[in-house]
Amino acid sequence: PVTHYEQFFAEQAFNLDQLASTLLNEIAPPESEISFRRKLLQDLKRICQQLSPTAKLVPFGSLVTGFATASSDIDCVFFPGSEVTTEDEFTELPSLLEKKLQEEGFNAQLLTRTRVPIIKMVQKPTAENPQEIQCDIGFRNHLAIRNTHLLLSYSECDARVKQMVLVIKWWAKKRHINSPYRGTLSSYGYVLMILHYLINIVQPPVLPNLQLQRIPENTSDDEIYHKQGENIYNIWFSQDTESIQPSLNTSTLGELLRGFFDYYSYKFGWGQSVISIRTEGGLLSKQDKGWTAAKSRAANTVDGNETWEVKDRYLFALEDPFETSHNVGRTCNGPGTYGGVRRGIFFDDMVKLTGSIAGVARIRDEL
Ligand code: 3AT
Ligand code: MG
Repeated sequence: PVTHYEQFFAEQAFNLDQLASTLLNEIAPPESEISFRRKLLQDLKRICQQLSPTAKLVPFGSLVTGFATASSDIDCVFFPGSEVTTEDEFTELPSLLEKKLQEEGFNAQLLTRTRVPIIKMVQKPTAENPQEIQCDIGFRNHLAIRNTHLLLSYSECDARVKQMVLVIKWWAKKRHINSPYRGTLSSYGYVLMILHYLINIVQPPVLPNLQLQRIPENTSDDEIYHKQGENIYNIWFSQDTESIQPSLNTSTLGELLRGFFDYYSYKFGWGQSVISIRTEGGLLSKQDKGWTAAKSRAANTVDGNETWEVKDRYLFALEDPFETSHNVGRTCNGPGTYGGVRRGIFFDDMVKLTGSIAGVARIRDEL
């Protein structure tokens, strides 16, 4: 017999499914916008090569994973060419590129008070493209490219991954809880939450763990390890998504979304658990990782001399799949976690979004 709870769950899932399919038609950016972004990227590449002729400008983030929405930025990394031979020459590049971009008429600003130096650019709306476009250029950031490919591979395993990401990103943006600079979580963080749910929680799983597949015998060390300064990272995952068996899970998108909200509202242990998608089972404890009290640490500026304090917080613990000492949730401060990402919003929205079809329509208009 079907219990009241099961009936209620099924009804909410059905409503969420309706909402999701309407949304998916609305939120994917039009093809013209995507091609405008690609053209901008080509222009930027040309400018970078004026500084270093064999330099590469490699995109990452949602433009590559296909998780882009209308307000998505362009993320890319500058890799200097072989002309740049010394570390000193490399260190000068960010400010040289900033100047060059400004000469070319771009609104560009180099930020050095960040974890890594970054140039932020804004392309004002034009007749050709009425939407303002933000663009971030980072330097020599292999791991961001690697984690982008991990996300892309997961997305290739099952069509529901991308759909779920787009709906959750829409919801998080509308709720103003997708602003790392204002105490909540980055889009990347939301994707890791979704992957954890799809790999480890929902039964049968929608996704396999690509980092725990057997490593083929002819794999070179470079494909397994990445050295960055003193640290060596294990960056291997199976990119052979064609040979992965399709999932036995036949849930609708609505059922998965309903399960996602249910898990993070009532079941996930926010206080003691760390989400770790590379790990069997997907969870570690804050205690075991030593991720308990907030710590301050020094960060280097681009010239390597100046330092200042960056706060590492563990209110929401979300381990990066490769850089395992990095908490992707560290941007979540007290209000952002308790009043935002965590309690109020999840509990509240889950009920509101899924209460009734009329409720769904109202929420859509309200948001
Ligand atoms: P938007 O469509 O721009 O909102 P996105 O998927 O491009 O979403 P972000 O702009 O937040 O996501 O980040 C772009 C990439 O940068 C994703 C990931 O490869 C890397 N990244 C972002 N935040 C972190 C982080 N905290 N730690 C490690 N890598 C990160
Ligand atoms: Mg982005």
